[in-house]
Amino acid sequence: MSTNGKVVAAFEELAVLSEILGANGFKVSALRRAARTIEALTSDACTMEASVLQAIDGIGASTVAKIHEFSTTGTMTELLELRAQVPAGLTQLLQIQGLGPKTVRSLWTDLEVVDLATLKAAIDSGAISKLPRMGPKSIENLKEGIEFLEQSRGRIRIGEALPIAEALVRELKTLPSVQRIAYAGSLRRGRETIGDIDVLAASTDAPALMEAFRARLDVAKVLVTGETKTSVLTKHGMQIDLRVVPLDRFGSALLYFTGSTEHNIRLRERAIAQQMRLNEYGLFHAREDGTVAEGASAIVSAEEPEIYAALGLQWVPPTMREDRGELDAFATGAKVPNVVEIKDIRAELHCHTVASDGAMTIDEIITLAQQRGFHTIAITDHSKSQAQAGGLPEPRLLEHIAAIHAARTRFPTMQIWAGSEVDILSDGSLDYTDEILAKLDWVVASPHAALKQESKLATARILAAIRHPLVHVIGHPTGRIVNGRPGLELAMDELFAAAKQHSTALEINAQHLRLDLRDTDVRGAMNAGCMIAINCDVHGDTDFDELRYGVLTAQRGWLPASQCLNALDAKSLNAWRMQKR
Ligand code: DGT
Ligand code: CA
Ligand code: CA
Ligand code: ZN
Repeated sequence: MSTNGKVVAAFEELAVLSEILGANGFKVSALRRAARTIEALTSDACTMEASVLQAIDGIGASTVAKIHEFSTTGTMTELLELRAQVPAGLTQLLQIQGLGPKTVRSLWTDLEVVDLATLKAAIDSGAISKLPRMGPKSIENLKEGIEFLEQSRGRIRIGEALPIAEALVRELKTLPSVQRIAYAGSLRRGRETIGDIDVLAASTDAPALMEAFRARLDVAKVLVTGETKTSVLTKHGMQIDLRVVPLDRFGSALLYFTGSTEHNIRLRERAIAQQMRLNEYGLFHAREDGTVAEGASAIVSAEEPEIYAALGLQWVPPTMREDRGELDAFATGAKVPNVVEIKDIRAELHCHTVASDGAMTIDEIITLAQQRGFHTIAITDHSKSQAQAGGLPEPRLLEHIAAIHAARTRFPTMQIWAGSEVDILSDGSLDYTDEILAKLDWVVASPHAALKQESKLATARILAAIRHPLVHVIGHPTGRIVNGRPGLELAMDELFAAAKQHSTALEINAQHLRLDLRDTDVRGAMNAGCMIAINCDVHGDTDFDELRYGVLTAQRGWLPASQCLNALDAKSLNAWRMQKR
């Protein structure tokens, strides 16, 4: 998080706590407004002169004082005071979809709810219906929200786990005793959420490695520790398991601990069928009775590819190890699926500038895309209904199109498209008229509001956008947030068939909070012959780095580069765009 990000989070927390504590509405809105204003700043609020800060609309004297306090002490006295007054379990209730600070306050003051357990008790006893605006429908929604929260609890989004694992591996690799080290488990398979991080190492000095691991700054608690395995809990509440294995068994251990369990079971069955045994120590010859002779040495164990080869298979990428047909696809001699890779991606087709809710100018975004070696960029600010995200009314959109086109002379080697991320309204109509849409080079149509629509209506809504002749791609088709909200419940097969028929692409929104389409739906869309766009939905410069999560999701859906719009060459991509017009 940038420094401004931390200040913004502090102001948002102040607003939430104040609201739960019943502060007056003006104070709460002032805090929210301060948060939004700081969020939009392009320089570091903590280093700005007080007079400059205070001259900004939305920042008053007390905000300046709080920013100053934060920049010198790293926190705010008021924040600490408010936190002390609100039960910790109460703020956690805000993670439940649809439950805002106002309702949390009435739950607390009227029903003495202080955490999830007491909330559930209030629902079960029926006491909850005593609250204002708490009818059967709201209670039903609340129950669904709780169920969703409980399902996702304990699993961490890949975008939070991967950087932590990479930093850990990089750090421990510098120890002279470490011969090999890698992360395994669901993280290596690129799942959207991670239960715990599994790290595997080969080392000439296991005790020293374990010691270094335990001594890391972000370790909050050591759960178990020994010569071969240490588990810790980080300050972020994430469990990390570190296992030390002999160097010559690194491959079989990596295979075993990468999983999935289902993939491993298939491999073991295959070994047994060939009079062999596979385990974390290697691949062994089996005797008549199926057992391995005491002290037998492994046929292979050092590297994953040689184990697969001995089983009559080609090396299976970790993202495809889910027992979804990979053993057949990777049989020795088979022409294996050619899945898309990060290096294939040469275009970004969904991004936001300062014209709506992005942090960069047109030229800044294009420059970054160019630096990444991209040949094409489509700039797609929000449409008019997204007023809170700076959505563009028609006159401003027309100016913006001209401004984007004008950038072409400054970036002659880039293919630059003036686009829009147009809202798909709840009835399936689009947020601009066809006349306006026809002036755009590129149209991403996305659902943003009414994300709890009933399934039939929701499917009809997205289908209408897919069939619309001026739409190129459906952005984040379900609107879900990983561990946040389930999004639209769509009849996916109908969508895929229509997308194929109307030659409309579907997006994998690469933001790790979204990953929408999800991996299993990518596979369905791929099989139906749809084109898929992997877009970073860029709002700020670091968003381009979200690409890898989108690519991992695509790989888990077996998406070949030939079905990925962003992997086409500039000419083919443009030809694909034009066939819609
Ligand atoms: P997670 O952590 O819940 O996101 O998922 P994984 O896949 O990382 O699972 P985890 O951490 O329990 O174990 C890591 C890998 O170790 C797993 O993918 C396969 C292997 N493994 C663990 N326990 C077993 C087991 O009881 N049987 C088999 N066959 N493999 C196991
Ligand atoms: Ca794991
Ligand atoms: Ca584990
Ligand atoms: Zn969007």
